[in-house]
Amino acid sequence: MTLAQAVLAGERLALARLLTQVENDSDAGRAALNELYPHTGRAHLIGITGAPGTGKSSLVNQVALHFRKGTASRAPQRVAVIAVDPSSPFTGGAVLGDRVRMKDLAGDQGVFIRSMASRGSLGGLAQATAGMTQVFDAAGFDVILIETVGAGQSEVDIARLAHTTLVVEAPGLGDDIQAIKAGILEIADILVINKSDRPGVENTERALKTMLDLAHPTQKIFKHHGQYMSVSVDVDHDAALWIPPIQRTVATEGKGLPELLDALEKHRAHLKATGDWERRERARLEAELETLIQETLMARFRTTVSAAQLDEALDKLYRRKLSPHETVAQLLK
Ligand SMILES: Nc1nc2c(ncn2[C@@H]2O[C@H](COP(=O)(O)OP(=O)(O)OP(=O)(O)O)[C@@H](O)[C@H]2O)c(=O)[nH]1
Ligand SMILES: [Mg+2]
Repeated sequence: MTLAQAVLAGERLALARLLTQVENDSDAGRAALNELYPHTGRAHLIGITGAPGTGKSSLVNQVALHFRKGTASRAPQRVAVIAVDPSSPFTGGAVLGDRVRMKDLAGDQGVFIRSMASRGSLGGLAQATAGMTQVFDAAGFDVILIETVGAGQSEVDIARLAHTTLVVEAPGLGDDIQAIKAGILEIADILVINKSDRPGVENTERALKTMLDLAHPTQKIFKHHGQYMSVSVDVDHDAALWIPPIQRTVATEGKGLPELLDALEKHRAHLKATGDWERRERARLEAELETLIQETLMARFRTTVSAAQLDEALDKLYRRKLSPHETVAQLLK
């Protein structure tokens, strides 16, 4: 039995081993991903991002618990968690913290948690994360939660993997709009104000609403006989429009979690109903394909052109004997 077959058969040890292979981008890992690929495409990928300490891990823990429980209208789901921690690769403190906090889920066969510390390039991190989601997807996990610390491009790249992205805020981080990264807001499908047991929730919510309104106006302002008038845009009747809802939670107490799960389900249904699910998947696959083609062509180029040839070309380029375009044409000939 191949490693991929063992994963499809539901063997957890094989799953853990394959995740390591994929994280290291080994040949065996790639071969297994090829084998598993036809079995992917079912899972709901949910990204959770936000500033450090806003309570993402606590929230992931709770979201996982609630998906496991199921409701009258929703069967219990199998849940995988990938905690991406691009911070210090030395201490691993946050990773350890995540494990401890997620102990509520320990022993549940329907849950698999994997922490990943940064190795190599940030691009590599996104690629490894993509591979890991494929493994979980093929292994039959219905929901895959991906936690990243919202700090930069790598997190945005990882968020692009997800069907639904939660952006987590907390009161008191500086309640002005400046504190809320516009780039992060752009990727939000659902805004969560966690730690809503803390003072300042109203300010945070107001700031978020203002930001949202700028991005998705719910009031149209127009001039009528020289006077400014405003009308409400009927968002409920524009099914194609998704306005990110703002959900308040207290992750440490599980407050607001049923509502958050409803919002997640609603967003999934919205994506499916509008065709956005397919559009997002296609856009993501296209980006993945482009990256792979670039990498493959570059690798091929390096095997056909020697270092000496490249050096010679660079020399001509430097001495203005050839232009960059002419150099490329010559090298590729
Ligand atoms: N009062 C309060 N504290 C919370 C809440 N959610 C989380 N915390 C606490 O906030 C701290 C940080 O929580 P984490 O879940 O580790 O936050 P995080 O965003 O995952 O942190 P990093 O991964 O390090 O960025 C912990 O001490 C939690 O117990 C909440 O809703 N209310
Ligand atoms: Mg965390």
